Parts: sequence; C-alpha cells; structure tokens
Amino acid sequence: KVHPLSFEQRLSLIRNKVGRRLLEIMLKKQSNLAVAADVTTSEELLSIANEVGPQICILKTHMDIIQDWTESVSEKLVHLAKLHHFLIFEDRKFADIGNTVELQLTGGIFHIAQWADIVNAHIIAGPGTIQALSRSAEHCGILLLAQMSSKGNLAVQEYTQKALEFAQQYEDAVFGFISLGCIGDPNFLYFTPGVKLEGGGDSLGQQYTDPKTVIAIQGSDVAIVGRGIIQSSNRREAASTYRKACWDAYLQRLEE
Ligand code: 5FU
Repeated sequence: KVHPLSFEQRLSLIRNKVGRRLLEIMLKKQSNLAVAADVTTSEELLSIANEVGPQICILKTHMDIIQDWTESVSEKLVHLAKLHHFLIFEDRKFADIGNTVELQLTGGIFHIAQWADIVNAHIIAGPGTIQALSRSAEHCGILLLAQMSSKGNLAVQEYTQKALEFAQQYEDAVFGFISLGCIGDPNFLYFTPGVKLEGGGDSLGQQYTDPKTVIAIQGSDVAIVGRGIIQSSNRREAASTYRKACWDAYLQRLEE
C-alpha cells in the first residue's frame, strides 16, 4: 500500500491549493511535523505557536477548549503562522448535515473560516458535509477522517474505503486524510495523530505509535504530536527532536 513517491513528486498530484502550499512548506522547512496545541488558555496557545513554530508545518488547534477565546487570538495566531511559515488546522471534525456545518463554519463566536487553512470532517453524514465546507470556505483545504487512533473506534474497513471514495469525488477541496498511514492513493496526503516517541497510551483510549512506524512503515506523511511535545519541560527542544525523527522516517521510506 505504501507508495514510493517523494513530496516533490506529490506536488504535481495534489489538486487542492492548500495541499500544495503545505507540501512547499514541508519541503522548505524539512518538516512533516504537526503539533496539537491542546491547551486551555490563549496565552499558552500563542506561546506554544511561537516556541514550536520554526519546527512545524502545521499547528493544530481545538479552538473550543480555549477558555478566553476572542477574535484577537485568531489574529495573533495568523500573525505567528505567517512569521514562522506554518498552516493552521482547526480540528473541529465537522459531522452534521451541510446546512448546519455551514453555520458552524462561518457563524458562532469562532468564525473558523476566517483563520483556518485546514479543517476536517467526519463522513458519517454523507457528502453534504464536504459540499458545505468547500462552498463556505473555498480557501480552506479539507481532510476527511478515514481512521482514528483511539481504541474501539468504528472508522475501519468499508468506512475507511468510503472516506477514500468521498475524497476522490471532491478532489479539488479534499487533499488528505486523518488516518493511521497511507490508505492507498498518492494523490492525497496522510496525517496521523496518536504519535509519541515512547509509544504507549492514555487512560481514555488514546493509542500511541512512534514516528518511524507511522511514517516509514505505515506510510503516513505528517505526524501529529500533542502531549509528547506539549507536556515536555522544554517544548522547543522536544519539537526539534520530533521534527528530525519524523523527517528521518520520511527519508527512510524513500530509500526502501
Ligand atoms: F482524529 C483524531 C484521532 O483519531 N486521534 C487523535 O488523537 C484526532 N486526534 C487528535 O490529535 C486529538 O484531538 C488531539 O488533539 C491530538 C492528539 O493529541 P495527543 O496529546 O498526542 O494524544
């Protein structure tokens, strides 16, 4: 299943503009590391973005866990993204009918469409979810959840295949997947959460795999690392260690 193509070669295969911009950033920074900044204050979110910014291609947010969210938080985040050359991925996991998703994307207090480069969606409600996202956030690239990292999740086999089919139908908008590795089509990029150098898990079903397994063996393109970096006493250093481990794993995949 794991294809032999390099990120340079994938550039011409990705139809979505954000996907291509991401690949350019990855190649320039030699980074296929995304950091999940799962903290609850804007101060911490912004300080993480600043600390790990130089090492990452993506900062992944959960805006709805920030207790003091205001529009200025997103403005500052966008500023840091430009400064350090990373994209912002709001991990909202849209899952409702198209009409509701459109309102969630553009309305409320978060106005996700205004600041996120990448958003994602479950396929459980059918293609209307994807249609809504591509219509109301034309400049955003979309990832579909094809697999998950947590114990007992239902995104397996036919469900995963269905996600691939949906993506192929909306290739201008969808440029990749949340998955455990490559699920077969090099025209898409694969993003894997549940990554930690030490492996293991947490008390609520998270299952960790190390970067080398995820990228070199399972064929994922971008590793998403949360607590492995966020809970480290030196986040800057941890991000640098993870960036190197993930990029080395990518280079190793190319050699095989
Ligand atoms: F879709 C998924 C998934 O299958 N597993 C995940 O862990 C998303 N995640 C996200 O990745 C989750 O919401 C966290 O933001 C992040 C993993 O963080 P960790 O601290 O590395 O476990």
